[in-house]
Amino acid sequence: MSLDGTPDGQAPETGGWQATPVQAAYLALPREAARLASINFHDRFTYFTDNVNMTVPPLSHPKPRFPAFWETKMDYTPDGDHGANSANALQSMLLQSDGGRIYLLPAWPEDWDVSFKLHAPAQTTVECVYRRGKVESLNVTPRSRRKDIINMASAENRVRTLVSVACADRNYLFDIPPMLDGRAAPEDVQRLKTTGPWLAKYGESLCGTRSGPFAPGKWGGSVFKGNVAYLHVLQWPNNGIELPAIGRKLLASVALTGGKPTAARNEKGIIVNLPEGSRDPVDTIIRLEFDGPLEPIALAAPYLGSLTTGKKVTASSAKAGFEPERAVDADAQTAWAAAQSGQGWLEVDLGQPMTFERVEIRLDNPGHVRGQNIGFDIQTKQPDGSWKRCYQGAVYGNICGKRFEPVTAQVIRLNTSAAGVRQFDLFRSDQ
Ligand SMILES: [Ca+2]
Repeated sequence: MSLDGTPDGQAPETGGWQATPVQAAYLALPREAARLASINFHDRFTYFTDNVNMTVPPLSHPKPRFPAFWETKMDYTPDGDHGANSANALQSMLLQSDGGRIYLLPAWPEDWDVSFKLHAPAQTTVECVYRRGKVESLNVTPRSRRKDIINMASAENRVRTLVSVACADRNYLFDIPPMLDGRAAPEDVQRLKTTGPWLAKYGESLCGTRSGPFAPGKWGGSVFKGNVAYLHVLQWPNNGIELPAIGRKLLASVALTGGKPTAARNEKGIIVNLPEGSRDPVDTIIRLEFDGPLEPIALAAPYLGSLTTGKKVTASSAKAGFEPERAVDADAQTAWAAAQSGQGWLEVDLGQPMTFERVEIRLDNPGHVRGQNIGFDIQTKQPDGSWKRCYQGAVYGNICGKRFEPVTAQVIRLNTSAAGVRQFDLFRSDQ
C-alpha cells in the first residue's frame, strides 16, 4: 500500500531513493514513520524480494568499515540516497520547522526513548532528552528561540494529532509497536503512556471508525460507526458547530467529555453547541445518534457539489456492467470501462453551460508500478463542434485532483487509456 492508500504492485515500500518514511513523518504518522525507518536501518533489508525478510541470508559481501556507508542497500556503496533518506526520516520524526516555529517530536513514537541534538533554522540548535513518554530536558540555543518550540509530544498535542489524523481517515497508531511484522497486540495500547489513558477512556470514539459523515473544518472533524457519529471538537466556534443536513434524523446527542449538548435545527442542518464551561480544552467529544447508517453518506461526501453527478453521459464504448453512468454516480465502487482497454472517451453533458475549475478523477490502474502514470486529457466542446483542451495531466496511482483556470462549458470529454474510470467529477471554485 502506498501512503496515499492506493494498492502498489512494487514490493519494497521504502529504501533507496524512496522518501516514504520522511513523508510519513510529515503526515504526523509516528508509527508508520518508525516502521519504515526501522526497515531502512535493518541489516536484513533486501532489495526486490521483500523489505525485511528474515529467511534470506545476510548479504555475503563484506560490510564496510564505516556504517554510514550503508553497505549496498540498493545500488552501490556508499548508498547516498538510502542513507540520506534514512537520516532525514529520523530527523523529520524528531524536529520539523515551519516559518519561525519549531515542532519538537512531531512524529516520534511515544514509547521510544531518545536523546538528540539537531540544528534548526536561524542558527538554532535543539538538544532534547525524551524518556518514558516525557521530555526530560530541553536545551535551545539561543535561548530566545525557546518560545518558538511547540512540544508535539505533550499529552494534549498527542491526542489532538491522533484525533486529527483519524478525522482525515488515516491511522496514527498504525501497527503498535512499530514491529517489522506489523502486528499489534491489545496490551501495546495500554502501554502507551501519553495516549493510552485517553484511549482507555474515549477509545470508542475512534477505534473501528471511519472519517465522516461531516467534512472536517477549523473546529475539528467527525468519525462514524454504524448509526453513530462522533464529533471531535478541537476549537469551538463562538456560535457552535454548523453541520449540514445529511438526510438522517438525529435521535440523541451526548457529550462523552461531560456537559449537556444542544442540537438546534435550522434551514441548513443542525447547530451543535455546548456551554463553555463543559468544553474540553484537549478534545470535546459529542456522540450523535441518527436513525440510519451513516456509511452511504460518508462514501458520497467527497462528491458533494460535483457538477457531473447524475448528468447525461456517453462514451466511446462500454463493457456490460461498466456503463458510462457509473463514472458520474457519486460511488467509488462502480466504474465505466471501455469495451477494449486502450484509448477511450467519456462525454458528460451538464445540460447547460457551467463554470468549473477543479477536476477529480478516480480510476482503475491495476498492477501499476510506483512512478508510472496514466495520462488524461479534458476537452470542452466549442460552438463549432470542435474540441478544445482545458486540462491535460496524469494520474499516479488511482486518484488525482487538479485545479486550473475557470472554464465554462456544457459538454466535456475525458480522454484516457485507463482500464476503468470510477469517478469523473468537476467542481466550482467554492466547492
Ligand atoms: Ca462510480
